[in-house]
Amino acid sequence: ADQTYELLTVETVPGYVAGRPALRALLDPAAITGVREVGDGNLNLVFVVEAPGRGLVLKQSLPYVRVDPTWPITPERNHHEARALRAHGAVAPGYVPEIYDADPDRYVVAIEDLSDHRVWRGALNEGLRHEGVAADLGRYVARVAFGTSVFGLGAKAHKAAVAASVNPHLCEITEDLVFTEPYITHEHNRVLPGNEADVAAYAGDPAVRAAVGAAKLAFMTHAEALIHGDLHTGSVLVRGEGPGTPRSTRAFDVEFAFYGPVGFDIGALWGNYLLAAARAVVLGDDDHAAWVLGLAAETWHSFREEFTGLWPGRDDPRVFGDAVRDAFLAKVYADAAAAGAAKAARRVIGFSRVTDIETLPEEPRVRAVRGVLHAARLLLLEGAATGDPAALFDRAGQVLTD
Ligand code: SR1
Ligand code: MG
Repeated sequence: ADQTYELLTVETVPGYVAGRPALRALLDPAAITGVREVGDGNLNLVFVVEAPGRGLVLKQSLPYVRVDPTWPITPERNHHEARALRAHGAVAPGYVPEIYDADPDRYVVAIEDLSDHRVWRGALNEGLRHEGVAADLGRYVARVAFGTSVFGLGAKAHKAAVAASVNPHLCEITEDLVFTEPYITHEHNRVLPGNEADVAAYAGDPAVRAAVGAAKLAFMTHAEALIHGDLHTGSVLVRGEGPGTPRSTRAFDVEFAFYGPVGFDIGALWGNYLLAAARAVVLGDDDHAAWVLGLAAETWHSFREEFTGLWPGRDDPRVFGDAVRDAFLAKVYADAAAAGAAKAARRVIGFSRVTDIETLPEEPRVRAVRGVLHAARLLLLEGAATGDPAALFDRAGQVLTD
């Protein structure tokens, strides 16, 4: 891919900070005590800049996929990240990292250093319980769902925001990797011999394919709110409550943000709860699996409660009565079930795997993948009708072990 801007290195970061007025005002470049590159995702360079008092993090978009440099990907996603961080920070303060600076020429955002947090996926993999995080995330999604929607913004501002947030390249990645490739023969797919029949049964089922197609159409056309767009458990930083330290939950990596269906964000969480539970099941940790599956209802109920609490402040109550709210919530729920299924299934069939599953030895991994596909099928085909998330994920827990 063409490389037309200078990439940061550990050595050049202090000079970069010195050249950015907004960053110089935050910390003295001469006082920087260390720079570490910590990016471990698929796409970006991430530097932690350490300094006495307050450090910061620089995230620079590469013009190609980090884990496959032959695959070009627009660095413009950095602008979407900056826009979404600001928009989400305004309506959901405390749920995303603070943004200090955005450099449109070198595709860098500077954000708050959250080194005292850890990535939630890793904690879940270790069987740790961060109580309250799932509910925090429901509130985050609700505040964004309301605040960036027609209900929160009104008609004109919503249309302007939709236009400014069109993110076609990153949406195309999701359309391909989540909603298409796992259901066709594709070079990105990787299936263990022990799972070939499971994948064929799941992806070849006409009812599954119809439901995934409908979910893809919703993803492509339902411009409800400026959703996160990639809200898996690896996009969440958590800090547990301790003496003198309050709990903190932050959604990060918002480069996939665009105007889409709110249920896609709830579904991303639900799908990743399934993956975490599947891991716990095959490792014999039934208590952790049950706790993780219970998070789906926690996220949903806090989402619904927060959204309902914001509802009296909506734009245009003349026609947006409570029946509209209830229909909207029912749609979010149905979209979440379908998106959750698609998000879980893509992680065990297609490109971009997750440590929940990939770090398992082969025999339990085969069982975990089988369970995930059974649960995904359940969510796709019966999720919308099972309007109670506790009941739905209770049944998902049963089919995880089939
Ligand atoms: C090529 S990008 C692969 C995946 O990484 C991101 O986290 C998204 O989930 C995307 O689908
Ligand atoms: Mg990401």
